[in-house]
Amino acid sequence: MSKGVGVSGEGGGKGEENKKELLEGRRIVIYRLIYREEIMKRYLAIIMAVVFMACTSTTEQATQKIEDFNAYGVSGEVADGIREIDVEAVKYKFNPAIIVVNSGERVKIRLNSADAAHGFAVDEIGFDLKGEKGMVTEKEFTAPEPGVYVIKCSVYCGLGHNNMMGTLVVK
Ligand SMILES: [Cu+2]
Repeated sequence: MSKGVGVSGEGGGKGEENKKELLEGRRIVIYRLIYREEIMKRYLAIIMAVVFMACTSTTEQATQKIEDFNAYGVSGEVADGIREIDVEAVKYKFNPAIIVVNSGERVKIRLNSADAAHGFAVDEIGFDLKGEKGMVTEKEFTAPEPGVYVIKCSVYCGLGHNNMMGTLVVK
C-alpha cells in the first residue's frame, strides 16, 4: 500500500518534471518564434531602407532643374503651329535623348522604332506613344508646366529596357 503510494508519488513527481519539461519546451518554441520575428523585422527594415533609397535616387533624377539645360535649344521645327520632333528609338536609347519644348505649345512626337518595338512615354503627363519595329508612329500633346520630365520606353524591348530613358525639358 505504502509502496503503491510511493510509486504513485514518484509517478506524480515525474509528471511534474514532464510538465516542467513541456513548459520549458514551449518557452523555447516561443523564444524561437520571437527570435524569428525579430529577424524578419530586421530583414523588412533592410528591404524598406533599400526601396526607400531606390525611390529617392529616381526622384533625384527627376529633380534636375531647367537651368541645367540652358545650353540646349528648342527641339524640332514648328509647322502649322505644331512643334514636330523626330525621335529615333533604338536599344536602349532615344535619339535625341534630351527634348526641349516651350510650355503651352502643341508638340508632335514622330517616333521611329528602328530596331524593335519601343514606346515613348512621359508618365507625369499621361503621354504614351507606342511604336512597332521599323515603323514611324506619331502623337501630339500640349507641353505642360515648365519643368524636367522623365521619358521612358513603354514597350518591353529587352534587358536594357528599364534603363531606356530620356529627358523632356519644358521651358
Ligand atoms: Cu523598351
